[in-house]
Amino acid sequence: MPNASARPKHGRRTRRRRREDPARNELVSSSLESAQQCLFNQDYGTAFVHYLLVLNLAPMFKDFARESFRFTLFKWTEELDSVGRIQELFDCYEQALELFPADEVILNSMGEHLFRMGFRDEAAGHFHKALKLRPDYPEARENFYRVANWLVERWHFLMLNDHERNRKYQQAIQKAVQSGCNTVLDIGTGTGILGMCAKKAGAAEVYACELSKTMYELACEVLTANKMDDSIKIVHMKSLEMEVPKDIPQKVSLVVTETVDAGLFGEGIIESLIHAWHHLLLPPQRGENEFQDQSATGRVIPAGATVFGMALESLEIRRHHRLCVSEVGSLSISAAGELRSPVSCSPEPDESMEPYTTERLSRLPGGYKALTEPFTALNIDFNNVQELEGLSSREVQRIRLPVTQGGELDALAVWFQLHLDEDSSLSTGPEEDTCWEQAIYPVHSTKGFVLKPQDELVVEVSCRDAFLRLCSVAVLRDGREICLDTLQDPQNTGDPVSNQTPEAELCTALACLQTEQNQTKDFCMLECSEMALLNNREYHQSFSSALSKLISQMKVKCQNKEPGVQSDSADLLFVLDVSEGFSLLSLIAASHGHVKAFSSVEKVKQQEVLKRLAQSNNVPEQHLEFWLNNMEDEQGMLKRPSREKLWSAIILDCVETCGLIRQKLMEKASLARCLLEDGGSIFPAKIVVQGILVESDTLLLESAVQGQEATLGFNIAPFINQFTVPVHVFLDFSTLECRHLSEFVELFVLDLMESTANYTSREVKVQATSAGRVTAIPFWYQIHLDQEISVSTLSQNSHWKQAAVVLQQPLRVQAGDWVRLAVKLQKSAISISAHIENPPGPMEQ
Ligand code: 44T
Repeated sequence: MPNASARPKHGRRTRRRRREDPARNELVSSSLESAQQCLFNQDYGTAFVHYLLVLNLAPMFKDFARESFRFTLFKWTEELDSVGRIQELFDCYEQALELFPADEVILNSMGEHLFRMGFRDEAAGHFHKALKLRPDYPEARENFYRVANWLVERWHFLMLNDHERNRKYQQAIQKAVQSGCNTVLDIGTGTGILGMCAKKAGAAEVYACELSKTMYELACEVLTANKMDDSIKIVHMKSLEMEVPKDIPQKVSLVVTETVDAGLFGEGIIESLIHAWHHLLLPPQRGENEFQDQSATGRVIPAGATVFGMALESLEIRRHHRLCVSEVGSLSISAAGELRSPVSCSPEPDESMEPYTTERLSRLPGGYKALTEPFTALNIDFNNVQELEGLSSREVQRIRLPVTQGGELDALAVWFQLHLDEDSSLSTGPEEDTCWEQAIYPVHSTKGFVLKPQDELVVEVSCRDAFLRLCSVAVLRDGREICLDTLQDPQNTGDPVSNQTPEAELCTALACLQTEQNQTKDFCMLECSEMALLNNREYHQSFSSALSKLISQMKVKCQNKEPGVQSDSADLLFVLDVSEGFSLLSLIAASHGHVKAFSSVEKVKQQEVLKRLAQSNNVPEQHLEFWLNNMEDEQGMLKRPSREKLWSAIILDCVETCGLIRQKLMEKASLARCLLEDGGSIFPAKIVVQGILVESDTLLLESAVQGQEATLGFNIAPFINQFTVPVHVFLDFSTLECRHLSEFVELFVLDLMESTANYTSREVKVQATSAGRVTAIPFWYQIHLDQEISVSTLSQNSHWKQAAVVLQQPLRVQAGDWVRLAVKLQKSAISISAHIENPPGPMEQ
């Protein structure tokens, strides 16, 4: 029954009926028929064109045809995707969204394509829109949560929650404006906070720019909510593209910015300020003339920075950046060749390399040992354009640092003091209680160089491509200089001081010169988590034992079937490893003999490492194959290698490094089960999700802007908090500041050998062991390879991090209370809500 009340009130008077047009009707109905026919014939491209015609001519069919239209769109774009016709793919989506601008399924699906093509920001925007349209749409929710971090990075929450930092910036801006800087540009405004401070301080004109689309839109919302949308002009662009008078009417007297990352220069502040000084700022104040009119000169907040460095020992950093083991799962891996993490400020900069990574040293698992005192690496004045311009051509600075404590040299850590003005500064140092992380420059080139207290470490500081580079180059010991570069330090085994005669040294140097090129060219790059995995003996040992058990069981079965038959190549067991990235498991399987293993390692260099290791471990060449190399001839993943033989074992990589279950894991498992021979197994067979109730303010600070109070008097929290996600990833539970409010509890079991469900929910009861506020439930996995053997993603040298569900509302508990957890697994996303079980009514208390 049509709903009479839904009819537009003024419909009859205002709307004129479109005149019937028989020819048009004819065209519409024949096109609709053709669309359906093409769809039936799986000619999706033509069907799509017909549907477009029909729906553009006759929008009243939209509701009726929506489902088939979507289906056609998805099928057709799948085809376009598979043949690389990407532009056409996106054209189709755009046409579809013109017809159905508020269709969350189309938006979500376009987001998935964008994500796969590497347009993460845009993808996240699409998932966000889809979710806003239908908040209970699980696919969009899962996708959004997985990418929200790219859209609005988590540090925005930390920064807005850092009251000290907010207050200092506000005071410095206020002082500058009051002293006469009355035209202000906020570069990289984020939520708009610094620009609003300038306006509130009384600046006559305030401009702001922001390069991220999402942040720009967010800042617009914030300005409107704070009634400053008329008084602050914000543009969506990179400051480097701004011009006077196109984007701002005249040059400004103050630039405020916090476009600095943990390594100070990573957000491009040097380039932005050089450009700003030439194009956007009034000329700088000359000399010490205090009476100069501040409104006629330009200056920058922050005024400058001092960068500090320190050498340190840290096992945690070491195991993520260099190979620390020589044997893994009974394989010798010394023949692997040079393996490197992508974090290196090597002399030959490379696109795929990052000069530094970041860590919060105060929360580094296992802690760290400072090997030197902190030293000043660099001073920079942001108000001096010549100095900014000269930075890249500054001579390499050699600094000699006395070693204060003996230990293995693993990294140089870097932090800085940001001088907002002459009176006030912010420090990002490891000892400070701030939201900042430190930049980490791992040392690769010294395979375990042990520094001694009397040594001096020689560090080179340079500034290439506007990136600060720090490199430990040598150690001065007993009046001699020991180079820390592997190229000059072959076969380094801990103590590189050689006892060679000068002639022998020359010969070695010559030999090194010969291998130098090969060495630099021939290294193989591994992600930090892949390196940590390779260094994880326990994990590989567990796999090796489980595989060896399975292999002997299968062999016995084989012999029982055909007793007396000599084993030959037909008896080979087939093992497929579909782990993502670099994995040694196929080779470990092959090394057990009677196994033909297939690896999914894709990168050629990594395949070469595996081949080299196969050879050095006497694994016959034909027993290790690369599955993806076969893909060109055979269609489809997980296909068995030959018709008559099924897989004995399929190794699935079930947990992502960030601590989440891999997407589509259950789909992969059910597919894998169909391909197993009788008695065969999936590794792992089962995953148990474990968790614990905790009270952690740190997790809250990283998840959302906290508290009811406005941020510096501005209304910001409700807007940025739209980007709060309930699951926090890349968590290190061992160093998380928190109080445990329960024992470990089993949250969920995923049986990869049985269950088909990819949507399940379960209720778990857990008793509080002490009173507090449950703010989060960190979780991790016990990965059961078989009935007896398991590995935990919580273990000390695991390459996995943990994740945590952060509750929307903290839950107060008393010791002894029972908490009821509703745990849901939707696709591969976990969600948990918590309630007190049967709270006693007021009468029972
Ligand atoms: N976070 C450090 C880095 N932008 C801060 O789009 C500290 C990391 C950190 N806009 C934990 C804690 C912390 N023109 O929205 C961004 C960015 C924008 C620009 C226009 C430009 N030239 C730029 C350059 C950057 O500026 C905003 C702030 S960048 C600050 C980075 C809390 N982990």
